Amino acid sequence: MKLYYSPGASSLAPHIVIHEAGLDIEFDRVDLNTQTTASGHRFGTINPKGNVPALALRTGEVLTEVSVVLEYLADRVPDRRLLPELGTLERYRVQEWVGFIGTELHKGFDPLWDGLMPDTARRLAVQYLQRRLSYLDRCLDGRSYLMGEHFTVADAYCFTVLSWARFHRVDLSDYPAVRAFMQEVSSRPMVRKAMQAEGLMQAA
Ligand SMILES: N[C@@H](CCC(=O)N[C@@H](CS)C(=O)NCC(=O)O)C(=O)O
Repeated sequence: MKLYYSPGASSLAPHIVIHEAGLDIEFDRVDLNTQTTASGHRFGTINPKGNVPALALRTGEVLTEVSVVLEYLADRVPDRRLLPELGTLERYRVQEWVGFIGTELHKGFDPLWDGLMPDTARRLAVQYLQRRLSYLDRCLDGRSYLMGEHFTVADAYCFTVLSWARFHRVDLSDYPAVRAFMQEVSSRPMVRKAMQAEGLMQAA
């Protein structure tokens, strides 16, 4: 299998899960501006949607969409419990979080990447995120991870998306439980390994 990624983008979530799951996978870096891969391919021929992550399977098929790539990876190694067992309520709870992160947080950040965004629109986008962050902060209060004390794919995704807050100067100081969560996840050895591999932090 091969993960197409761009450093620090949402593809960091599956990258973290690959390390947490102990999967042996190849990586190919995508330049999102030129839409080319480090291996010299036009990314559009791999994912016509043009966005990362994309996961090429051994069969030659390509899976896209963060939620699906995370689920597929976690299901390769069920004993790591990165997703609860199929059919359990806990599994739906994790997917509920993945849905919230994808549609409310991940896409909530989208307007902030646009350098031409007028100040008023930027303020509205930040306000939108602040409402979601307040909710998240209440949910994370008194627990290490979204599902309690056990790390799941939802945590990898949440951590990845919220790591963009600093870049966009979205202040997290009003959300102590969110900050504690970011600290907790960033201290996981496999998270550090994924971040180092993407050049996001110095090797220890
Ligand atoms: N719906 C997609 C969204 C992925 C996405 O937004 N990827 C961003 C990076 S975080 C991207 O590749 N943007 C470049 C582009 O769309 O041209 C998913 O869930 O995988």
